Amino acid sequence: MAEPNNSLHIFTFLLLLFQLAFSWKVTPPLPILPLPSYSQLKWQQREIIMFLHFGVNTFTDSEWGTGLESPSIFNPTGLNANQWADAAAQAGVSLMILTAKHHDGFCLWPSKYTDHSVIGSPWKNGLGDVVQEFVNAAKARDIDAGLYLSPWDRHDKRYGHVKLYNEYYLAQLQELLNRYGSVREIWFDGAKGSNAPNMTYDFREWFSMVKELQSSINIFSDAGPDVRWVGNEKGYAGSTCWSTINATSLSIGNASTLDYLNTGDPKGTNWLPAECDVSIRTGWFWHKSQAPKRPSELLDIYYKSVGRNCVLLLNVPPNTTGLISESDVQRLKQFRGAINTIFSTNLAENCSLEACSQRGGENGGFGPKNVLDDDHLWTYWAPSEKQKENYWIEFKPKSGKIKFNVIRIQEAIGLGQRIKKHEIYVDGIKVARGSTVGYKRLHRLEMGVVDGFSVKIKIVKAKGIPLISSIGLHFDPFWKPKGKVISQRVH
Ligand code: FUL
Repeated sequence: MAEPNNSLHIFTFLLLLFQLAFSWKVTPPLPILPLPSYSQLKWQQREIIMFLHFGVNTFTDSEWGTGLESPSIFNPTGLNANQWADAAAQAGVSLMILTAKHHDGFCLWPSKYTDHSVIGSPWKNGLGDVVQEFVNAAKARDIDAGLYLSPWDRHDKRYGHVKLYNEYYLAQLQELLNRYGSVREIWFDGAKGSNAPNMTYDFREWFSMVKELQSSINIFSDAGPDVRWVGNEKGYAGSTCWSTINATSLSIGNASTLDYLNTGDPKGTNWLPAECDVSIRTGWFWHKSQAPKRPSELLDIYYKSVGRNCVLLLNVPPNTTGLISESDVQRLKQFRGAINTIFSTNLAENCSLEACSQRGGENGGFGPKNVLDDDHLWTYWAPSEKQKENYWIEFKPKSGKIKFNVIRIQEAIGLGQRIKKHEIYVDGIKVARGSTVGYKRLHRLEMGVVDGFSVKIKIVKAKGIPLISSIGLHFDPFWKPKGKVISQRVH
């Protein structure tokens, strides 16, 4: 009888014969679980989502309303949701999320279940509906709509009465998710004041109802089930950030898991990617005294959110007129302009490519060239399965030296997040290193601009063979590292 090793060789040989005889095409490798859902994949590709905090707080210059505000103070005489959607479109945003109800309980739509809403406002003589105007404007520009409905409600007397309030909340969910067409993300905020009445939310019923009414929606909360909080409101993910995590270790409103949320878990059995929420200004609501963040701050946030395998949820609050302030519109434009300047040119395109190995050999369809096409999910470089370690891919400029200060690496996450450790070398000298990659990992080089004849990316550790869907070498003209020392490299 043949040794097991020999039988394996015979099997591989027969497989090759079959492949030749029947001209079988080389298939994609098996996935590594957990995998994203269809809606999670779509969400990840958005990269930037716009948040709009708007309500009575806009008119009282506060962040958390008391719930005692009169609806009569809500009067955005120049409200124009088309202007919001234009700002979003110019910023390259494909989803906008509006606070339909914040903690103060005031509803931006005429809810049947309360009079604490736009019905009681002078705006459009109580006949207005901000949610409707918001979804109409978004739709007209092919932008998707999302809604925030605060669980904590400081106005409604049912809050604290478990059955009554859960019924009220569910009733409002049904209104919002039945009336306004497709909603792509719903935000369940875990925030609650320390002196608020005790209240148990029936999250299981809420989430089931949401999925029943909107099948392609993503539910955000501290603990998912589709999108998790990143654990802070600065817009920063951990420099290691896995989309995988153990959802059973999470709960909504639990401050003890902030670090876990920030980094995720390589051993996690749930696909639950993180969203990085931050405001363009200091506060979430508009305040006359505040100004938008500088372009360099926004770029820093971009590198630490999108560049760390997350989606950035950037809040841009409408003002008392009902418009996004001109300063914020301009800032968004600058931000998008900067991103385009940096990433629209991929210097790696002028390089020849080589890799340690490739699945199915030369004609298998999994060669290194796949990292330079426009598909950042389903075409990828895959090393041969025979290779168990020392994976690498190398770029050499066709002439002269290549000069860059940003490296972009993207995994084919449709088949699971795999990379655990990677390193980047220029002419044999290490210039950057990192842990996991995920949908997108950006390294903005601490040492500033580097140049050389070869750039090698080594995958030092991975769960199975790494699958790389895209790589970019870019030049960021805005990056001025502090204490820049060009010759210094990472050891
Ligand atoms: C927090 C809230 O308390 C803030 O007001 C804001 O809505 C932010 C996005 O979430 O938890």
